[in-house]
Amino acid sequence: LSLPERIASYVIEGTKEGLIDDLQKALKEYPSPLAIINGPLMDGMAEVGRLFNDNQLIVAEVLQSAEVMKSSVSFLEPYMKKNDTSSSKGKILLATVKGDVHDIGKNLVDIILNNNGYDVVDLGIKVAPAELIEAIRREKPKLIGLSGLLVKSAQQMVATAQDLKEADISIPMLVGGAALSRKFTLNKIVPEYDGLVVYAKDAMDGLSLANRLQD
Ligand code: B1M
Repeated sequence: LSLPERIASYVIEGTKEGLIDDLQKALKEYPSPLAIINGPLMDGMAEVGRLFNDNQLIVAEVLQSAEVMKSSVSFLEPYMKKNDTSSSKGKILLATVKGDVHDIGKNLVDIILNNNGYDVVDLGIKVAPAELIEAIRREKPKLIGLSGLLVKSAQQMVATAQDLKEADISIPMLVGGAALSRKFTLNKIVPEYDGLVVYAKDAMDGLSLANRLQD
């Protein structure tokens, strides 16, 4: 197998034997650590999703794949470019919405925002609107970042937007995750919220949108 194929196969097979050696090799061959994540590691995850959908993998196996992905990201994180920002660009609250445990994408967004000068407060997974509202009042963030991968999470974002509006909150909101699209965001979430709502297709897109909101 080629190096990219091997890296994808660690994720697909949920095994870490040889992973770090190959990631080390990849660091020399790829233009950036993020290119390794967005390339072979994500390819592996996409295949895991496909196999799971076809009932060829069980949840326990997908969890092992998630572990490999998380270990890979932790290994790569110190090699990621940290932009010199002596003063914080502001506080961002991050959460995976109520009912959803998927956090790999959210954690990637956390790392990338953090490395680029944001002060990120990660509320974790399955964050109910009430918990989010409480955290917003406590932390007073500049931006709220919501992640969700399930189809029902897209609906949950609509419900969350409604609850925030009812609580008189209109802080800009960044939303992302596999079940969302720009169209869904525009048609379903935006009308339910008083503040700005923007959709990010990936973590880098999230960073550039956050940066644009600064201007
Ligand atoms: Co689950 N799962 N899962 N799962 N899982 C999906 C999402 C699914 C598409 C798989 C499938 O069937 N093909 C499917 C959803 C179906 C649907 O609703 N349409 C699914 C299902 C059904 C489930 C369960 C219901 C399975 C079950 O129990 N029967 C269950 C749900 C539990 C729950 O949440 N209540 C479940 C559980 C799990 C595991 C726990 C085993 C594990 C998660 C472990 C973890 O996260 N700690 C898992 C995994 C790993 C997946 C897949 C295979 C991979 C997800 C992932 O981590 N991708 C996934 C299939 C797939 O997506 N191909 C699947 C890598 C990650 C980097 O990408 O999170 O998309 P992603 O993030 C991207 C962008 O979306 C974006 O940036 C990232 C890239 O830079 N982004 C943001 C994400 N959030 C953002 C926020 C932003 C900005 C950008 O701003 C705030």
